[in-house]
Amino acid sequence: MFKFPEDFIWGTATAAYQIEGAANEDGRGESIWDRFSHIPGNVWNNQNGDVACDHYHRYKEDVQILKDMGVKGYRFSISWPRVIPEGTGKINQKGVDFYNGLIDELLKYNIQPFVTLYHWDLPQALQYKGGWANRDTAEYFADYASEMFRLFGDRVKHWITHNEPWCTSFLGHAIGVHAPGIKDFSTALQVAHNVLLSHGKAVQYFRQAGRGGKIGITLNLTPVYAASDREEDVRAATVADGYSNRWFLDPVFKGQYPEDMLKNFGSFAKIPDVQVGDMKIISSPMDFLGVNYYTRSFVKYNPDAQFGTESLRPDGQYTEMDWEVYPQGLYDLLMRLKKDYGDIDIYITENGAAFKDVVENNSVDDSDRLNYLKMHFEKAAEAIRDGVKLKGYFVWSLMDNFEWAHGYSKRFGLIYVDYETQKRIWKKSALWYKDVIANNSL
Ligand code: IFM
Repeated sequence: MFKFPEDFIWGTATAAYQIEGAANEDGRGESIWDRFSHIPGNVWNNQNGDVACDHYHRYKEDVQILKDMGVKGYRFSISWPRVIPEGTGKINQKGVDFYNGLIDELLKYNIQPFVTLYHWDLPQALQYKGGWANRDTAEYFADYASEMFRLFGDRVKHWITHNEPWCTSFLGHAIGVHAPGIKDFSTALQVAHNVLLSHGKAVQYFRQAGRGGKIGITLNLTPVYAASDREEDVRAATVADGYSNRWFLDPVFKGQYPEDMLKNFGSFAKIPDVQVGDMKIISSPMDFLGVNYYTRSFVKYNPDAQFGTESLRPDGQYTEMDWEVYPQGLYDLLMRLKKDYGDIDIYITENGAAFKDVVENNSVDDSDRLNYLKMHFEKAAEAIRDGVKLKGYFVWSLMDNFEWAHGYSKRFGLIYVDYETQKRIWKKSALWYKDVIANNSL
């Protein structure tokens, strides 16, 4: 039976806007997600994160759950506008107190905090100045990051600069289904560049701060498979891979944008303004890569589709997000990262699934989620066996929460949240996960 490495970090993950609530309390500033979610039509049933899981008030109860689950690590994000309401300048001490309380509570039970600095909730005050489309935001972010290293770096030893810059850039600025809801591909490309620049600057400030610990970035990566080995389908898969994966991996690891994609994007959009020295900053060496894996994409060539690439929907099992369940993709992705980008430490910073959950007699039989996780853990084990330096695995998510434009309609949690009462209920998958962690094996 495969045993995971002794020091393997089993964990769960969440993000500030998705769970904290307390949107208007204790001096928290407005974020772009507060603004976006309050505009009718943007979110399923016009829901928002004002209350969410009320974690701001219930964090001790939630850490107790983590302790009972036996996790070694907990990944959460800091809400920038809670600690620096205007994005720059004055610190909000009450916000800092909250994160101090959370970090101390975790450490009390030997749970390592993995802190994400940006999980999509930009201070609205900075959006007024152009948000991520404004290059200055990279510097504002790095300054904010420095403050966080100063305030929490004595206890936090794992930092993640950004969560899924692909989503910040393309969902937020090209497709427009995420805050700030802009629909302009050229803007999205500039945003991606500014976000990557902010990442690199933060890594450099982190080294300068000399507080010890490790820093990386989390990318959502989607391995792409061609529907056939016809040349045009293979080419379509290469383009889709460029868009979803290489556009972020190449700058961070190789200090350059992929040539083929510069040409491709350049044929219909404005290529980002890259200044001398930017790529060197962006590729500042990191300590680990965070990988968020949920599904694969399966494509064929179609001259009428965007980038000449059409996504297909192969037969198989699908989650409530309509994402194909494809565990092999995790193995393939991890092996590919090792081959193309080097032998860096990797954490799966998110993996999990939304399924319909039904509460019966105070329990939830979520066998689909349990099986999903089991199949993916098996693939992670195979990758470790084959030499991938996989250091930890964070299930998305600790508990059901605000799933962005889907509101509360999609449940990803190991723990069920009754939003009426804020009662937490352990699902079958959570009980099973507790055993996996205790045995350090499946
Ligand atoms: O809920 C999100 C999370 O915020 C970022 N990664 C994907 C998850 C599921 O959609």
